[in-house]
Amino acid sequence: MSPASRVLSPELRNKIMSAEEAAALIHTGVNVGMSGFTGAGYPKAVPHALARRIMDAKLAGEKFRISVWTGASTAPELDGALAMVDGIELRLPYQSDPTSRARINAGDLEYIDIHLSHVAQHVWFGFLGKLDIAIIEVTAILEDGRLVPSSSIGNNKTWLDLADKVILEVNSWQPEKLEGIHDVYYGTRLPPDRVPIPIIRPDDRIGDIHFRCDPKKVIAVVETNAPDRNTPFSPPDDASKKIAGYILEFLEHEVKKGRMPEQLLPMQSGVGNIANAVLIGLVDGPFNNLTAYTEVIQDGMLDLMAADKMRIASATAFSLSPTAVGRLQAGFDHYRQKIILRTQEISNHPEVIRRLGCLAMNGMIEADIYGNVNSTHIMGTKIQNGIGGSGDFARNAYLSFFMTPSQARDGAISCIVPMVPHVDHTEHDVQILVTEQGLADLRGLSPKQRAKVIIENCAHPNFRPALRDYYRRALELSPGKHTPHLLADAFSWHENYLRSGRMVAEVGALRG
Ligand code: 0RQ
Repeated sequence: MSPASRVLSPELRNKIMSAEEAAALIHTGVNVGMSGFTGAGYPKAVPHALARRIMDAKLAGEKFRISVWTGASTAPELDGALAMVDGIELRLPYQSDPTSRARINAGDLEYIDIHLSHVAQHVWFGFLGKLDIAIIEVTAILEDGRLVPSSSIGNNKTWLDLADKVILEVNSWQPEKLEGIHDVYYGTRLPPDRVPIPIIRPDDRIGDIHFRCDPKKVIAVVETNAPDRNTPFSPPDDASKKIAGYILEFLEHEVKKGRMPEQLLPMQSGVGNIANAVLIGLVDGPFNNLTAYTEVIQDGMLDLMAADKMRIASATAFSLSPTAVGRLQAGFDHYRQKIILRTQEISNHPEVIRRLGCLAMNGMIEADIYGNVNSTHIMGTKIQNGIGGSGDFARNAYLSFFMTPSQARDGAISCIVPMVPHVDHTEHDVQILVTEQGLADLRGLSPKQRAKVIIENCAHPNFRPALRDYYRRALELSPGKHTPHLLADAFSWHENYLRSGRMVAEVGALRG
């Protein structure tokens, strides 16, 4: 043990070994539950060593593939490394890695895209089979064997509870001051014995600050010192700033109308630059004492906390750019009072989201003229990332916003379309659509009323005539006049792009 070792339990100290030795304990065909949520708190050494082992096995002509379950997306050292050697048979519940995305879209990797709040319970219910091994990054192991979680919690509690065997990575890069920031709820029960989740406000703490783990299940402890790897946010572009501006104006209007308190309601903010731009916009906005009940703590939330605009943020992970990590670590004593990290079945729990009245703000790929949203599939068949937690929040929020620039691929594609070719969020779960063209408030509108508002407020002027024409013809010729559609025309909207040759080139690049 090194003098600075954070493995204080004598029993677990005896199990310290190299990443290669730990990887040698993992066999082909197993289901592995790994820590990690958007580039934070994922194991950094064992998956990489496992990828090398898989490569060696393949060179020797042996088949070696595992199933990988996580909290959400991870980083190149995990998803990238294992996908690169074609070592993943099945992946769930969310990914955003370019290599695994390419493998999924080429049909070589099975992917199950699951609501993030469902994952833990589906494993507890036995829907996904047996969890053989958990590989979990922690900040430290205490003398009595309890574990200090690291920069994400995700599904780690469930993996530690249910896996037959556990491998722990103890990462001394993670600040020791993380201890105390977490809230690990041990009160979850299975139907029919469930009880209410006792969270009434985003700042309520209902659990332990440590994980429990039976030391007998631990087969290896690996010490690491490696940073989390999150991608930097680009500074908000014009479209993001406009989208943020419409949302802030709308929120002010809602407060004036008495439909929302002055400090707003707890915010959920999705992944990506637009969501972050909304948070940055709030720094100079009129609202104080803001709260967040969300999945990830982003750069913009740190800005709001630094400006004393945000009182508390509850999430399951940090998702910070490298510069924001520096700011967090430098000002940890200030930020730690304002941050709670929970298990993801609680950060995304429908019951709590509904009770708190969250404002859900998520990105999308496209929306149709009736308000159905596609968040996951490019041209209806190619997965981009996954539904993540957007459905947990959209279905149960006080208000559900979906945001996108009005056009994609340098203006070749409209993000407002007649009919989405893949539906993640139905018209029933979508209240507000926003593009840089404007905001469509769909509350209280019938499908036909929605179509007009979405086309006129959100579609790019270049595509408005074609959308108006589609809607006019559908209204005239559709057999049903409640949600008028011309099915062949609706699908040819995407087919035209596919036939243009661009998609063929993209798929070619993917396979190459
Ligand atoms: O393609 O990467 O080849 O250039 O789609 O588009 O504009 O970079 O999108 O980063 O804002 O993410 C919906 C994917 C938006 C994200 C999505 C092409 C575009 C580009 C990506 P290239 P952008 P963003 C909580 C919430 C689901 C999960 C979620 C997401 C690529 O927000 O994954 O909400 N959401 N989680 O060119 C064809 C269109 C297109 C299009 C974009 N209409 N047609 N291609 N693209 N629109 C967090 C968690 O759950 C962890």
